[in-house]
Amino acid sequence: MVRFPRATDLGASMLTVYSADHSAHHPRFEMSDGTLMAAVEIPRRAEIVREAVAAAGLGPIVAPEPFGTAPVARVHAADYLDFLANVWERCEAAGRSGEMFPLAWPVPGLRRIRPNDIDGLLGYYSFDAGTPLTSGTWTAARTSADIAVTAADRLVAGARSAFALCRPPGHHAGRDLYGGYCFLNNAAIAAEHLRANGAERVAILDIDYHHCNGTQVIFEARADVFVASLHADPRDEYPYFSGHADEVGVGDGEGYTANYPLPLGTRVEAWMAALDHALSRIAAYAPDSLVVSLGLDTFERDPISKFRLKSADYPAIGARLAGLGRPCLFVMEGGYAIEELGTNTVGVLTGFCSAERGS
Ligand code: OKP
Ligand code: ZN
Repeated sequence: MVRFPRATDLGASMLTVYSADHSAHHPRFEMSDGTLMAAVEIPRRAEIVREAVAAAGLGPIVAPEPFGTAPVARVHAADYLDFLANVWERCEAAGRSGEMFPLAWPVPGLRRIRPNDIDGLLGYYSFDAGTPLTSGTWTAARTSADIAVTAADRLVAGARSAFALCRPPGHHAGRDLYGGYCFLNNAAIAAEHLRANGAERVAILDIDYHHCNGTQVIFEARADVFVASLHADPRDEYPYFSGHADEVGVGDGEGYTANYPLPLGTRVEAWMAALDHALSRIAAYAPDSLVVSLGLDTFERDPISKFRLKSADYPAIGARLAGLGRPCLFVMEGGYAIEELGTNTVGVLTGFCSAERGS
């Protein structure tokens, strides 16, 4: 058991934005290993993080404000938002219940023409079969996005940091695609909110174990949002088709995407070396603020991941992030070792706060 200082000892404190709405999305199963397995992206994840934030005295925990459709619509296509808002009604009309999964996709060679049928629509708006869609998915995803915008708005108001306790996560979601347990790209929505409210340049640093294919594709052609990601090599790990080192941005965005694919089994020394390189790129970019897509599935005992970071490593990561000296928005992504998820998440956040006070 690793112990972390209480915020009273930290000096700096950090606001957390949380809502119980996440529990509306409570899948029992996911498609994995060729069968229906117990889902890992479950409500307990957000609850254990909330409990750890409270126990550490990180700072106040507040509810999200309703920001309406505008911030979400900056990132996602109108027809996709319409689909997500109405999909469950369509499923019920078709006599479906529980979890829904797509089965066919308009991959290259097939035609991307929007079908009418519910199973066709699921494939049209997704890129994997591993993401359960349920009756409460839209409610939870919509509130998760409001959490990200509410926390981003604190940075707009001058805060040095904030923690968006988002669930479901967002970094795999594209402009009009869901997948990887993600429906709305919370980090991208937050970054666009910062851009729309005075930030000229925003950097997104994704430290989840999996590549942020959604965040990358949303910003890859732009120079005003720099996206850097540390992740398991896509040759060996989900999402398989995105996150190679030669993906450096497209057109006007060339040079504003940085990928650090790392081998399975990566330990903290090699991981930290990649982090330092990513942070030097971000420092050179000189962003007005930093959005950290905070996944804790780099942990050695994560049930679906294969890096070897330990609980004691996470405060040092927070300290390195503080070393950038920019306002920092933490957006919750993955992490499935439920028992340690609160400790590890709060480890990063308290590490950041302690270093902020020291600087
Ligand atoms: C979401 B996030 C394991 C299947 C894994 C998808 C993983 C999504 C991770 N048998 N399927 O980046 O933590
Ligand atoms: Zn992940």
